[in-house]
Amino acid sequence: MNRLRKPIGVISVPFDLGAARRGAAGGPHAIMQAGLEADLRRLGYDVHRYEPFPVDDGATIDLGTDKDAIATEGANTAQSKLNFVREVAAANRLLAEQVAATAARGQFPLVLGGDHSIAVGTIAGMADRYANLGVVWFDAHSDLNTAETTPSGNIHGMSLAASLGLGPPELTGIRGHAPKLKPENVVLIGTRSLDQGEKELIRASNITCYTMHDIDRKGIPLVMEETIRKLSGSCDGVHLSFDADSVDPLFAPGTGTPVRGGISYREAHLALELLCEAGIVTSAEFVEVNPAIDIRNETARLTVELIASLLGDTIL
Ligand code: 6HN
Ligand code: MN
Ligand code: MN
Ligand code: MN
Repeated sequence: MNRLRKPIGVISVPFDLGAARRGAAGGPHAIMQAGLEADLRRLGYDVHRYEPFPVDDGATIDLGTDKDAIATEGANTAQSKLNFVREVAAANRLLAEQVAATAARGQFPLVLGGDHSIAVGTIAGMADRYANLGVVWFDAHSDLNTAETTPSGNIHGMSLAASLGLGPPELTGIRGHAPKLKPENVVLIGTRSLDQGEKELIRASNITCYTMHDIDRKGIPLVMEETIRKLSGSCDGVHLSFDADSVDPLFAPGTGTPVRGGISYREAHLALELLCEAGIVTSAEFVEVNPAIDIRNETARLTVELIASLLGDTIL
């Protein structure tokens, strides 16, 4: 395998106000407890762990375990369609800074979520360095909603749209330039739950989308080969954004918006091994691990194994 010749900068983001339910803020802790650091050192990496920066965790907001009540309270106002946008934007501004600084130190930014709204900050930080940043987005969803199309108001369903320049200026304008990504540099993999507006956006854009149907027909090896060929031809850097819900809930039960019929344990490993072999990935984030609904930390353990596959673990 192709081990990176770089230290790893692990950035924890205990933030979940972008999600449909609380708990993903415990993701970084669960992933560390599952042995991430020891695994990275076993692979020969120098690991730099950054203290979580202060995010507004909403501790003073009484939400219970889901925000549905809050989301519907003012459902007739445009503002209600962007739940906690101020907190999400603040967390992402700090994250973008941290990611850019980590990459500038010559380290590989490995971001641990947190809910998927934090992709806005990771991508903003990497887009600073790479004018043609590619993104491989493993997810049951596409996270391409905007304030106009969102059925929930939850910003974790809008983070890819925001990175493409579609959405509120608090999110699209982080680190000054919008858009961060070009649609032709985005590849979705594992898609199986799309809202109407997201379907329309994908059809009207140059975004590449490998749905579960495509994966069943082509197989993961061909899907990854096409993805790698496409992005290595046109991109100067590639970010991997891995939503735990891309994996079938049988193997990743600890996630807030599970959808059955996802990629298998073995497909997930093979996909990341092939990315490793191609040597194109310049940053990664693993999000939506929710220990509050996990079973015996299985989803966090899977995440550690997948990170190892991405970074060069081999059986033999
Ligand atoms: N995620 N499409 C749904 C929404 O509320 O916009 C679900 C989004 C899930 C987001 O899993 O990162
Ligand atoms: Mn060092
Ligand atoms: Mn997602
Ligand atoms: Mn998802």
